[in-house]
Amino acid sequence: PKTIFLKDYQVPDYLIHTVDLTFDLAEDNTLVKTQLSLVKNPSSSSDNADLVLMGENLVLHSVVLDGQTLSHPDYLQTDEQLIIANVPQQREFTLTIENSINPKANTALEGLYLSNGMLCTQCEAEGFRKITYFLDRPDVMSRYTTTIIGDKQRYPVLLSNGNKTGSGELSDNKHWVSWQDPFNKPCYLFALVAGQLECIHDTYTTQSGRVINLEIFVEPHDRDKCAHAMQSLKYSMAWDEEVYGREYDLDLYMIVAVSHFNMGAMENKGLNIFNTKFVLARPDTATDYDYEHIESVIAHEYFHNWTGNRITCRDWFQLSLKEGFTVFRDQQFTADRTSKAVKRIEDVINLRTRQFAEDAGPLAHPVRPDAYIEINNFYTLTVYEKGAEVVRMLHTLLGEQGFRKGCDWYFEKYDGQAVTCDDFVLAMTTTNPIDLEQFKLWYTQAGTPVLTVTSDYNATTQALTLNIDQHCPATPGQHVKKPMHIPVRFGLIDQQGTPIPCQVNSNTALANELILELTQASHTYVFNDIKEQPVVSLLRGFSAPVKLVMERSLDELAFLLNYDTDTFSRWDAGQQLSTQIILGLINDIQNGLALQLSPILIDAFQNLLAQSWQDLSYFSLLLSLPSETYLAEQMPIIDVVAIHKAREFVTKTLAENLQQALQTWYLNQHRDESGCFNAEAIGRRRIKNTCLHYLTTLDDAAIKNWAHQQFKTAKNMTDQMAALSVMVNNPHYARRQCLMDFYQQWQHEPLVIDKWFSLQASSPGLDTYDTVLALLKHPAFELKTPNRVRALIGSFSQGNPLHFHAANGTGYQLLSDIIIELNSLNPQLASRMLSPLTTWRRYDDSRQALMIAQLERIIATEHISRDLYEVASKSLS
Ligand code: BAL
Ligand code: ZN
Repeated sequence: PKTIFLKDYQVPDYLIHTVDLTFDLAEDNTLVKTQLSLVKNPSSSSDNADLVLMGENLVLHSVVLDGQTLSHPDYLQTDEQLIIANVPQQREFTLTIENSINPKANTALEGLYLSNGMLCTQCEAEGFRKITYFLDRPDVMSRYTTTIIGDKQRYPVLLSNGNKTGSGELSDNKHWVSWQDPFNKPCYLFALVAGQLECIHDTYTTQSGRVINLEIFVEPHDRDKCAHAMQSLKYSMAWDEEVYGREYDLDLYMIVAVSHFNMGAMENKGLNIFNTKFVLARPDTATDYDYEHIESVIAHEYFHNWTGNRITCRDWFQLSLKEGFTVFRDQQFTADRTSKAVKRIEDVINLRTRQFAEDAGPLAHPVRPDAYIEINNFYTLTVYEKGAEVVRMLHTLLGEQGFRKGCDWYFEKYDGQAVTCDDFVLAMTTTNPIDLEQFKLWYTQAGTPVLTVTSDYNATTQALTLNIDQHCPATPGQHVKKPMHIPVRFGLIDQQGTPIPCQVNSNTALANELILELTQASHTYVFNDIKEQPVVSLLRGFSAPVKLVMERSLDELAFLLNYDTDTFSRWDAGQQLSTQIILGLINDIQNGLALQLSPILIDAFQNLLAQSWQDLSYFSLLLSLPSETYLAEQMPIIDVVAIHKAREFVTKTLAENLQQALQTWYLNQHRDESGCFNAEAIGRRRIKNTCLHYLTTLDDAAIKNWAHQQFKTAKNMTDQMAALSVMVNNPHYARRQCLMDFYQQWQHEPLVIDKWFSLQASSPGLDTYDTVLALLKHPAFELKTPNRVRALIGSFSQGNPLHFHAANGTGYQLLSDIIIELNSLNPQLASRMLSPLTTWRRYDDSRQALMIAQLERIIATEHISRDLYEVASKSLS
């Protein structure tokens, strides 16, 4: 397979002004007629008069140039291209192509495909070429009209981008609908949907008084699960007006929920297509976590209308231009809508456990990658989440107002264009007095910088000296790194927990909090007039995506957990405290020593439980131990068994020592609040279920009964799932019965059944591997449904380190068997499923050998896809 390089970028040789599409729909044979008006790109330096269009899996019927039917050798067809010789160079010309496609055979879910009887499209990144021959690249932006013809019974609803411009009846029980999108767009934003769908309708009135029709289309039995998505859309529209001054531009905004989808959702212009998982919610079917994610994905796709659609990417290397920025925007939105503290912590947990691992592994790449084989492999945590951190750092460096000025300029200057990450940074430097040349390394250097910090307080001179060194480890293809521009939010507190005002130098004002801007490999800061030994609080709000190495005693961490005024750093101190303790216990396990839990952790938790709390979700996070995956990341050689044992030991010992307080919190917050989705109710459920999680590790009949009762009486999915989860993850007399009852109760709700699969696959119980094998044969399991594959195989391989990494290699074998099957069915999904095997270097020799053997087996797959080949081969190299 061919590698594509950013350095080879060239402007397109031709531009396409208008695209007129006609689809005559049939499940196994859809006819596509494409009429294009093209012109040679005046910016192109090529004197080649051939027009090269991309196309895959298309059956070509005819090619007509300016009314003249072409035949060989006027055009040449290869597996991936249609080359038309000698097209006009000096004037606009028209090309009409007829081809057919087979949506039913399309299990890769790219292009036009069938999902539960409904036809729908996914064109990002390069799916449009599976619909028709085209210049399938984001810098070719065109005006689209689309006519869809289909059977009236099978496809009563026919949707595409923009505004509906006409409809009518045809013979043979068919009908047609036409759509026109008034905005130029790249083809990856094209969408078509056809099916038996119900429409939930609402309106939104913009700041300027325009009334927008909002329509959510779902399968009929799901119509009672759309209210939350609709409300989320309205909140998103209002928020973007208020915070970024961006108003929606069409008169209609449509969302369609489909059950077979490779990603979360897709921002097609005016016609978002969503994985059902991120639309459908009813209190009894969706957890609080689901509710929050639906709101944030709805917002994310909506925000793309400006950051992605109106202004798009020049090429796919610039993907983070739209994704990093849009993730940052959806993070800000959720922080405003829920709890700022909780949202930040949850984003950092995700970043530190998953993106940091990616950045430290064989697939590490910069936020703006410089080469790829298959672009689908670059919809990564680095491009999305680290990309969002890069935008967040700009926001931190420029301040709220400076950042907004830069955004306004960006929207005005580049509206209707396909641009680059450099253009985004240019918007910030044009509108603010700042030099961001060095900052741009965040886009080009891969790897997570490590900050090593030492501090020294001199009581005689009353000065605190802080030394910060930065170093970025080597990553594939990048051995030597330059120092980065890193904003470090910083504060000092005294022994009573009161902030100590300080200043970077005598020319700056005293403040309780400072931003230190690191630009060199090493910095030394001296803070004067510090009357007593201070406690340093560093990287507040997680102001940069870096690792912090700073020696701290358990007492100092416990102090910060009690007193840090920054909600993030306070939580993080608790995480570092438990991490240090658990890592110590892991060491004891490896050395065959008896385990004992430090009283410092018990006291710290006791302290937390004794306080009263406003934000109960935040309180729950303070009481949560770092995950096994996070702990694994902190070890040079990952020992999944010792990690699991040590963490279980800490959980149980805390429960034994704090049983009374945990019980009180559980019982006080345990009430029926079905259907209540405000922050208070969510917080109450969260702390209650956190306490239940601790308590059910105890062998206590009464507590086991509480869990059982909660399962049986729960009227919302959060409580029902939390109860079932503790019964599945711990020995429990009613475990089998409740799993059966749950299936019976929810067998007609696929998203709930996904939870049922996922829960069993992630259980630490001894029989999990056999359960997963049995579930693979369950009538409800289907390899063609990505949500189901993620629920069972994804949860087992990515959410159950203990069993996936079983010493005998059965977990690896199971995953590889599935991946090899998926290779031909759905390459994108196959390649995503591979990620747990790519980290083989982190395990002991015996596991390494077993993982490598499976990777080699995968690489030898006949007709291996580009997607899978790229990830497997890079992980072995
Ligand atoms: N553009 C792909 C889906 C998303 O990030 O919104
Ligand atoms: Zn996105």
